[in-house]
Amino acid sequence: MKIAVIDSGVSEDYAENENNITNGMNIINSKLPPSDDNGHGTNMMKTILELSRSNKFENYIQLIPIKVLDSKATGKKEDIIAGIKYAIEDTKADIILLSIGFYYDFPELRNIISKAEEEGILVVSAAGNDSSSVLYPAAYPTVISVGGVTDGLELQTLSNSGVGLDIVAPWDYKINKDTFTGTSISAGLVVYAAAVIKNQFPEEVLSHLRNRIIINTKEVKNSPKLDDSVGFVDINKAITNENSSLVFPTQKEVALTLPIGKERFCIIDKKERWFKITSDFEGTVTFLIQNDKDNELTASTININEKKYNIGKKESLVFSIGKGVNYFSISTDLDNMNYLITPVLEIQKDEYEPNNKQNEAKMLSVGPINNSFYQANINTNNDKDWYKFVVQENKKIKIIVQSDTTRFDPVIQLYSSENKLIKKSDRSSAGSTEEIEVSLTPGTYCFSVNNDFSNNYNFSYLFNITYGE
Ligand SMILES: [Ca+2]
Ligand SMILES: [Ca+2]
Ligand SMILES: [Ca+2]
Repeated sequence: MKIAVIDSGVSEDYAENENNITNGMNIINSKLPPSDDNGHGTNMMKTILELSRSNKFENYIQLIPIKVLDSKATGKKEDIIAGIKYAIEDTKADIILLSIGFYYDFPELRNIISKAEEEGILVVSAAGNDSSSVLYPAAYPTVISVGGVTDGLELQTLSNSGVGLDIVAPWDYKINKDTFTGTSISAGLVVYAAAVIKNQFPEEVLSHLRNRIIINTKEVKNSPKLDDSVGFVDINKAITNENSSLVFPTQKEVALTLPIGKERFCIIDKKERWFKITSDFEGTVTFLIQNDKDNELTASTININEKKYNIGKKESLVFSIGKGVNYFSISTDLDNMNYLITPVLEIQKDEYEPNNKQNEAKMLSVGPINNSFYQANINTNNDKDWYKFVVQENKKIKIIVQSDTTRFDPVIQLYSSENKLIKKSDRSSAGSTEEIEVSLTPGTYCFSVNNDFSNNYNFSYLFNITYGE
């Protein structure tokens, strides 16, 4: 089992004595070996290798260090993409471990992760360690995203969670006197599990193997931040359970969650079975439904909420959903059809839309300090929201934009009625508050709000416009 560890490399002292570690590659400087000047990559290697050794599995694994992170454990976007590309094209890796994440989705990352999928390589990635939204690439549908839990199987407070999280594993891992912590380590532990499980099911196609790992888990402590589809990695269960697909119950009360933005194999038959989608927002959910590739049948019929749909190789079915739990019944006219289903959420437009252009700006009133906030949504790629307001007398005006997700890097731009840019504010980055404070003379002004992470959407934000002193 070849495991590409795309990280800060491996320390020469450690690698020297290990037959399980290959020479690897230094993407930052290809003339140099992938020496670890940070320690993060070496810790990942140690975690996987020591765990393998204590379970007599070390003869089955080979670790490939691919250095893309520097001494501060930071890396250039281009190097990280190049490291993944190298792992796919030059190493014949079975598994890629990416304990690296971005706050934002971008095409190069999305495309290279799709390439790994096409090549049959399992990608495992850390959810992130700042109590916020799941990072990319972990949040992509085909990546196993890993969060961290305490010994008591409770979500570790720093672990990222919510939409996009697949599985959890220990937040910390002890080797001799050292304790390694964070979702990087959690992801490393899941990589070890994935290697053992894959070794037992060498013929299983990637999407089924991934599903097997994600759905055959141990229950964890309930948390509002953890979807009930998320469990604790369980090698034994994944190996002994024949099933690599979800089987929905026939009673609505115990419907299983189908997680938003992630693909799952589901066995559907003639019985009416139940699943649910839990959403923080009103909007639509599109079910991307595929007949199982292994199945020769290329067309079938399914019934969702008592309506019939013809399913070819691939279909998209759109349903309205409300905030909270949404139940769906599902059946087919056939026995035991395996479908790959990915629910994709699009939250609804806010009440100020359409306001993507300056001449569509919505008029709002300016309030006193501590005025209540307006709420709006970023509901599509590049959604831009224009607002305008009137100032009656010389006043200091303050505009605040804030959100609770690191998927939002707010930008505010304030313009005069003559269309002159008065002020732009983009001082802070992911998930932080942006504000403009400026003295204005009487007149009409407008401002725009947009996300600097232009590919990220599906969240709401709060804003207000107030008078200063
Ligand atoms: Ca909007
Ligand atoms: Ca808009
Ligand atoms: Ca900003």
